[in-house]
Amino acid sequence: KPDNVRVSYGTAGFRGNASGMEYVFFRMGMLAALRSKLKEAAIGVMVTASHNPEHDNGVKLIDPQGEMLAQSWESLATALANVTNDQLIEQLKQIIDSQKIPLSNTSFIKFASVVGRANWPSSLSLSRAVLDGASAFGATCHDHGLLTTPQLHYILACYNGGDIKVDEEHYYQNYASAFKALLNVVSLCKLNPVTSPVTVDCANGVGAAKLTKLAERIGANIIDIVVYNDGQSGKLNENCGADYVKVQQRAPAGLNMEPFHRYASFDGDADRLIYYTLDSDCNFILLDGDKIAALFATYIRDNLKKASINLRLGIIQTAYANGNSTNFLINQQNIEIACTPTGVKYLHEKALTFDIGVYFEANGHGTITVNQECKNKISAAAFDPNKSAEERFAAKKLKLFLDIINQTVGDAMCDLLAVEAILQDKNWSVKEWYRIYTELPNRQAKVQVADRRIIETGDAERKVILPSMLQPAIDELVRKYPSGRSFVRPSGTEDVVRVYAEANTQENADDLAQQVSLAVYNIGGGVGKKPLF
Ligand code: NG1
Ligand code: ZN
Repeated sequence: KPDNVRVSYGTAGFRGNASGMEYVFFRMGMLAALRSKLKEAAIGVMVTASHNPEHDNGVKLIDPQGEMLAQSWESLATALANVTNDQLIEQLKQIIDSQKIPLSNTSFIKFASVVGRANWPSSLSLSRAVLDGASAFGATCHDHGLLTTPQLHYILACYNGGDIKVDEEHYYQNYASAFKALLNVVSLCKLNPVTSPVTVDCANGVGAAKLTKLAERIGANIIDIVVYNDGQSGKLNENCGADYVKVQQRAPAGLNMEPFHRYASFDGDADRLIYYTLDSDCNFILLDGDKIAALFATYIRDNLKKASINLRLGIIQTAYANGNSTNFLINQQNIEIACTPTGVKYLHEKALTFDIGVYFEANGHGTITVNQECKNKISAAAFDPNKSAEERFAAKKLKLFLDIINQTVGDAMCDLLAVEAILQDKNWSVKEWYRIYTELPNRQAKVQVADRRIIETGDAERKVILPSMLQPAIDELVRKYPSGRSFVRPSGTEDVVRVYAEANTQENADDLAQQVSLAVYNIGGGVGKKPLF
């Protein structure tokens, strides 16, 4: 471990420049083995930098049911990663004692990574480091090779649920047949099936090969998926992928778009999905996580209503959700909304408090959670002789729709199938979908400061608490712009402060982002060049 380097288990595990990170990966292998002994279940370890550039890498642990690592263990992970080599054994002993870990238990790790290409050596050595760390505690490791992050979550949850043979192929079979089952039901009553292709930018990541396999299992006569950025030539997440398209609000480099065709982007490990298209004037139209959530939630709500099933449905957003998506859902659709801090673990946790929780970050990471009792209720309604044929039909569609969802975590492939299925059922093109509401123009920016931890936020990150001068400055700027809203927060994955602004016009949103960035720079200890854009 190099001296004077501190890392922390952030919103998505440890992430950073890949060179010299072996010690972190090695220690996470050890920690995973200990957690497995404690939980008496397999633990997942995923090596991925998600949407970050290729020179970065990252590692995160997955808990037995496919959920993110328990928050109480994040601080143990941070402590373990930061001790000097001399203190390592002592720190491990402390964890074992404080958590009462039965060392004699066996341990089992399910491991995968998103990059294994020979031209990226860091990936191989980092993976080796995880496996070495796990074996140091005698763990048995099942190396699944290359998987998307959500595939590992799914396989782990199935394994710990007793389906120990579940592998990648089961994943395809499961979701391909769920999708086909729903399409079978909806296309029976459809006059005009949507058969147009969907072009998917896979960010040159692992999703390309996996999506190709999934599409094969479904069959080209049922879904027409064209894979773009399959990693043969371009670099991972470079000028492409969900994060690029969302933040830059433009298509991946080199993609020739046609009006009203459907385009989608994954990120490098395929846990984020966004759609986009061009309108008739060739304006770029983004259908981000907010719009996917709105599509899912209204579809669920409509079918619950048609099936006369009374369940509590909620949508969970973060401060990044577009103001007009929130207005649309609350005021026009009457759907309950909750707001949490950034980081899917917070959204997921909140989603579980609803019977059916639809959560999405605006960047396209999201899924749906349904508790088992409600799932049973919906399944039973599909066969209830006391219900009308129409009610049973809606319940059946809802059940089949929920089967397409990977409930453990946001899954770009499953979410893509779910969007495609709804569009088919509603006989909608992308045009009807994006018109459900119009986004307020918005802008995201980053500001470099000496220490981003001096910025403290509250109210689900919508207000700055410290430095105390900053929030009044933001409020004053926001007041100048019609429909203005802005907030800032320290990133959990990059050494920057993020700025978000929205307003009635793009020019105003850009201006507001610019002004707020300067306020952060001036009040929050900015370093380097002043943010000007
Ligand atoms: P940070 O760097 O904390 O903003 C980013 C995303 C999160 C989440 C994590 C993990 C934005 C604004 N932030 O976190 O939503 O996805 O990465 O990957 O998109
Ligand atoms: Zn990702």
